[in-house]
Amino acid sequence: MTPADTAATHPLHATHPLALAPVGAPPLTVDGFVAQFLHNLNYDGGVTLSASSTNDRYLALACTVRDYLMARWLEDQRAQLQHQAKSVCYLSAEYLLGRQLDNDLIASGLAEIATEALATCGIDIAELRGHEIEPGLGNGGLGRLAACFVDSLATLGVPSTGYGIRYEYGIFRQTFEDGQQVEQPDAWLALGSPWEFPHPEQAQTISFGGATSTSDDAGVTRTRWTPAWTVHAVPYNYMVPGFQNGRVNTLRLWSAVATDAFDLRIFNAGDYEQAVRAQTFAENISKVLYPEDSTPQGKELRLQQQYFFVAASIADFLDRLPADFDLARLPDRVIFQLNDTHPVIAVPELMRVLVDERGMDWDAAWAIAQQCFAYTCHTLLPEALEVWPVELLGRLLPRHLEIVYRINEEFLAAVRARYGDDEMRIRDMSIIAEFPERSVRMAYLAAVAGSRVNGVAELHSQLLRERVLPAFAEFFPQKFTNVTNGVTPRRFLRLANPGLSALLTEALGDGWVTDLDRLRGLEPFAEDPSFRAAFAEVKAANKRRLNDVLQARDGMAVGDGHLVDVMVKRLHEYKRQLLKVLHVVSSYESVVSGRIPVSALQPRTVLFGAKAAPGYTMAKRIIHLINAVGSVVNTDPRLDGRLQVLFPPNYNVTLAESVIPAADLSEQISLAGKEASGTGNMKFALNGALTIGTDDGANVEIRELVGDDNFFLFGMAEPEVDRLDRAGYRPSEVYQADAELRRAIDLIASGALSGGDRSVFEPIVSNLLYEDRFMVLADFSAYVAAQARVDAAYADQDAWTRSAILNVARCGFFSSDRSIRDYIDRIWHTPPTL
Ligand code: 26W
Repeated sequence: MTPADTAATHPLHATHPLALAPVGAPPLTVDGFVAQFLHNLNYDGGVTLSASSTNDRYLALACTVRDYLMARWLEDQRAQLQHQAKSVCYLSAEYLLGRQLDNDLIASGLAEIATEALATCGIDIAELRGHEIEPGLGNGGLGRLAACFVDSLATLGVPSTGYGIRYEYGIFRQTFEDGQQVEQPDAWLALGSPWEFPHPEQAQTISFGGATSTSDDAGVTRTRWTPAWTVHAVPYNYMVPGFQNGRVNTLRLWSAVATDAFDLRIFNAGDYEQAVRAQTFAENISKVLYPEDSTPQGKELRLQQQYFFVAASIADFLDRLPADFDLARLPDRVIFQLNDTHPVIAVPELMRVLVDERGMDWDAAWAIAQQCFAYTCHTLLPEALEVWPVELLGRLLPRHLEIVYRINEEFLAAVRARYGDDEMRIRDMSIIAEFPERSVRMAYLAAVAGSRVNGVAELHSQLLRERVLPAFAEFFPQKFTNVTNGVTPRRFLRLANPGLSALLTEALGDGWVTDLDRLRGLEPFAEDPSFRAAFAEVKAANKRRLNDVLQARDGMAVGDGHLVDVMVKRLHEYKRQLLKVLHVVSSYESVVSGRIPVSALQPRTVLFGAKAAPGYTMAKRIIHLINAVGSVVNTDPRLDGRLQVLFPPNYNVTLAESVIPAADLSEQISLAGKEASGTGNMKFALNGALTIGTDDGANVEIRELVGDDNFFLFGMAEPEVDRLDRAGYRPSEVYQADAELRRAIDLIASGALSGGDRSVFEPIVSNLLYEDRFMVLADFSAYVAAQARVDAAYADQDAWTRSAILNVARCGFFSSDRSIRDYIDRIWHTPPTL
């Protein structure tokens, strides 16, 4: 008996006063909080305060915060159902959420009350804060951006749902053994997950394999898909609270559960393993996140994951429409934002549902589908664009392959109509690639089906039009647009940097948290010596706090009075961690060779944070090299402690929250034309670090806003890179011509960093000398020169602080709220309800 079909008088009916009655939130008082906390501890946790463990107390606290947010959440869900406003469905295979407790305490405005309430129970909230295991359901930039976006969607009050996968194991835990990365499984759910609400009753059944058959139904060919196997997708709802606006959106993550528990017949026949095989096979789908963030492995399980969450999400959204909803009006009700190519299988899935299940004719369905999707590309690396072999797609999703073929056929007919029989162009634009293996090019499918295609920074969107999808930009010029990335100021300023937040609120009022453009008001304060002093003290305090964290976590510490030089991001050759390593080795070599006195060195701590995809051998070698450099430099008395390299393992959102506020220098040194945007660059600038960087991704927009005087630019711009590439780049000639570079490389090649064993880092050295795809050597001398400018600038602390303040003041543009507003204006056309 559902609310819909019971009489309006029945309490279960959606309009019955009881159903409408807002759920009362616990009293917003310290006593009220204590009562709720103890209630949860005793009745949910089943323990008394005195007998409780840290985990019991943490779970009870989490439940209590949930209770305060519940009324808003239920009200929001009811309103979204009732209002029938156009909503955004953000489809992402990754969400790098970070810890929830602090974020929800700040969003609900409960932080002070909770701290005091727990103190009255003799509990230090910091202890419980540190107990939370962050949900690492993402690899890096793309996953974190999705998390920032759902935060901004809730804070702007946009009717929206984030859809994704509830991986049982997130991104691996990184440890180092002898300086080498070792991956450990991330059992993030082991101690319970208080922030999720499972709804098995809303499970969707997802089909795989099998075959299709057609039948003639009153002159209309109908296609039936008979799958070989199915799995249940069970939704787990997560709260996404807006910042102190009474709004709570939903993040719905799907978990795979076998349709039939296990085969009792086979079990009783004694083949226990076989009996549960189907079950484990099915539940493998949401078992673990693929740890790659650039080169797809093309694994079948990955495609299963993508179809699994996409099909469940589309079915879930259509289920929430009124039974009599006219699907022709679907574009007025929803926009599915495709977070890179990973969810693009959604296109043939919606076509399958509209045509095969809802009986719509192809053309009508296609007209609808084209208005319901938009695609964001997050990369410039050709190898990162996913292609699925038709063999695999046809086997796993036979109906979807048929639909892709038909979409392609009609698209190529349109191409022919415009350009005539230009076979080269047809072959180049076909969604189906013939070589090296017949495959579906998912980015092409997204460009054909999507109403919009956007890059994530101005330069990226330009290169997308000119280099990655030029034929499509010419064919669909109106589709291509840009939305420069952003980061949420709630987590990456208000939560991560309470010292700076207090200073900003004192100077500007607290409106900046939801209106980051107000940071502009900080400009005049850069000229105020007392404000500069306060600002510098905040940075110093953040360095002390980082040291406490690093000491407890890894037995490390930033050098006292050191320039804190930070490079934290995934390990990838295009991001050029190797350039940073060569700079360190060059500084080290110049001192131990006696070329410069150690006193000439600006005391500096270089802090790395980086995970490498387990299968990415060169990346893992570079990690080994960084640790090897660290162990030599950090222990060489000739450096007098003026240069050190720290590489805390397992860089994640939680560590970022301590590292970023403490940084002086932000390393954004990718080869121009390779980093789509970057978002770490934005977080550092907003936390008062100066950037040393190339004109790549969003660095360009950061430099334009903060001004050349407040940014250490170096290296080739993208057109120069392109020219050098075309002209033929010979790195060994650069090596020959640059003595400083040669000495640094020779030191690495000598084995001095690897116990005399030259073979350890030989592959890195020979790659640099004879390939160097990302032109590390070509940009080395400009980089070293820029670092010398950094040293000189840092010597004048007051000028440095002034420049840091101007970076903060001029980076309000990089709020993810602004990004979401751009998506609304340029792509979604959904009205913010707030
Ligand atoms: C299939 C393997 C795979 C997995 C993830 C390929 C590519 C990806 C992501 C697109 C990689 C990624 O995280 N890209 C980053 O996205 C950020 C958010 O837009 C950008 O800021 C970064 O520049 C971009 O590298």
